[in-house]
Parts: sequence; structure tokens; C-alpha cells
Amino acid sequence: LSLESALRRALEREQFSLNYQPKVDMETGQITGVEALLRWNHPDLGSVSPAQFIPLAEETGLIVPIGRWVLNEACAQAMTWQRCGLLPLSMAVNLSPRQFADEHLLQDVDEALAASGMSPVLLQLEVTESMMMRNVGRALKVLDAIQSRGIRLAIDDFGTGYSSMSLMKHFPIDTIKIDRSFVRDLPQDSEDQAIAQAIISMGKALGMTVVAEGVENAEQEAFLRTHGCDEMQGFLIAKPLPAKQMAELLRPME
Ligand code: G
Ligand code: G
Ligand code: MN
Ligand code: NA
Repeated sequence: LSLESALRRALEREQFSLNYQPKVDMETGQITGVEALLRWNHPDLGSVSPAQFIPLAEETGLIVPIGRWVLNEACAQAMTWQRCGLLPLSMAVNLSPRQFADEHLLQDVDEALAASGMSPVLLQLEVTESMMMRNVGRALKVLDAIQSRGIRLAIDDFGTGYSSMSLMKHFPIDTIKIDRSFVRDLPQDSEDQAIAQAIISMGKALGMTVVAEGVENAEQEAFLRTHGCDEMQGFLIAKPLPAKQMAELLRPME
């Protein structure tokens, strides 16, 4: 049994689930939103790492139906939490290059919003620099259509691709996420210090929200807060959690 054939059956066999990782405001400590992260639990193989199966799903094109499932599930979960009386929060969903290139992306997004009843302003789509640079004209059209619906856009893993300043200027981007490779060695590494500060000041000057990824300790947090980073995400706050555990974090203290 190849991994590919197992992956082909995973959707219909309901082997996927989503974990959720919170982002918090660095000033208030409040959770501003969560990012949905896909998990595959195979009965024999156990839990297969996304680092293994996402590239395979991308190569085979299976990421398109899988990604559609992720969108629907994430929006439905956000609305379940709202109906339980939790404060509405932003739900971030990662898009893959293949999904972004798919001509039905907007239709899939619209259907997930319609089926769940979620407000578009609460949905955030995470894209990468390389997805936008592959075909700039098309990417602009797609992102403008996404923005016109009120949906938010974040650039994931910022700084690891071919970042273009003109992309920052012309694309309707709300949020940039500093890749965790630049956060890991803060505050000791002086090059990472310079890079993190530059991303923060550029993002803020352009009116974007800047989120640091992969924050694992208080020293990293202190550096980022001092330099004006808006939000953070990482193991210091919480690992990606199953929906039930995430709901516990979201429930206000009594
Ligand atoms: O959750 P984890 O850190 O193991 O994720 C590893 C990689 O898989 C990350 O790059 C993450 O963006 C990606 N990933 C997780 N969930 C999804 C998803 O639903 N869709 C896509 N396209 N990528 C995802
Ligand atoms: O590429 P993307 O940013 O979507 O990747 C998200 C992945 O990063 C998730 O798989 C998650 O498990 C991982 N991640 C989240 N927070 C941390 C952290 O603080 N440290 C490390 N090493 N990985 C993290
Ligand atoms: Mn992401
Ligand atoms: Na990232």
C-alpha cells in the first residue's frame, strides 16, 4: 500500500482532522484568531506528518479536494464556537500553490462561507510569496477578488521566498507572518534581529498587521514586543490543539 493510494482514500474515510493554533495580541495577550492545521490519522500508519503528506497531496493534485475539506471544516468549526457563545475570532486557513492556481478556488471559498454562515471578514487565507510571484497578473486578480469579499489575506513564512517590495505595494495584504526561522535565534543572533526589525517596520509602515511565528520563549517575545510586533504565535502560547482543547483556551475565565 503506497502512501499515495492511502492518501487518495483518506478523505472518504474521514481520516483528516484539524488542529488549531492561536495567535495573540502582544499588548493585551488576547487571542485574536486561530490557524487551522491539517492532521492525517491513518489506522495503520498512525499520525502522518503534514511535512510528508502535504507535498504528496500537492504533487498529485489531491490537495485541491483536501483543501476544500479544510476550508469547509475550519469555517464550520468557527461557527460552532460562535454558537457556543465564544467571541467571534478570525480563522486562518493555509492555501497551497496548487489550490491557489485552481480555477475553482473562489467558488470553494464562497461555498465554505455560505455553508457555514461565517462572516467573510473572519476568514483569513494564508498564501506564500512564491504563490503570488508565479503569475503576478493572475495572483492580483484572485487576491483582489478575495479582498472584495472582505476576506483577509496573510503572507505566510514571510522572508523565505522571493519577497518583492512591489508585491507588498500592489497586493491587498492585511498581515505578514515573520517566518519562524528568523525568530528561532532571537534575541542573540544580530542578523535575525535586523531582519525581524526590518519586517516589522516595513509591515507597520504599510499598515499591515505583523505576526511572529514560532515564538517559543519569553526572550523572543520580549524582543518582538519591544520592536513593535503586533501579534505572535508559537509553542510559548500553545501548540496546535484539537478543537475541544482549543475551545477550553477560548472560554473566558469565570
Ligand atoms: O502543522 P505543521 O507545522 O506540522 O504543518 C507543517 C506544514 O504543513 C506547514 O508548512 C503548514 O503550513 C502546512 N499545512 C498545515 N495544514 C495545512 C493545510 O490545511 N493546507 C496546506 N496547504 N498546508 C497546510
Ligand atoms: O508554514 P506554517 O506557518 O503554516 O507552519 C505551521 C507549522 O509550524 C505547524 O505545523 C506548527 O506545528 C509549527 N509551529 C507552530 N508553532 C511553532 C513553534 O513555536 N515552534 C516550532 N518549532 N514549530 C511551530
Ligand atoms: Mn501558516
Ligand atoms: Na510559517
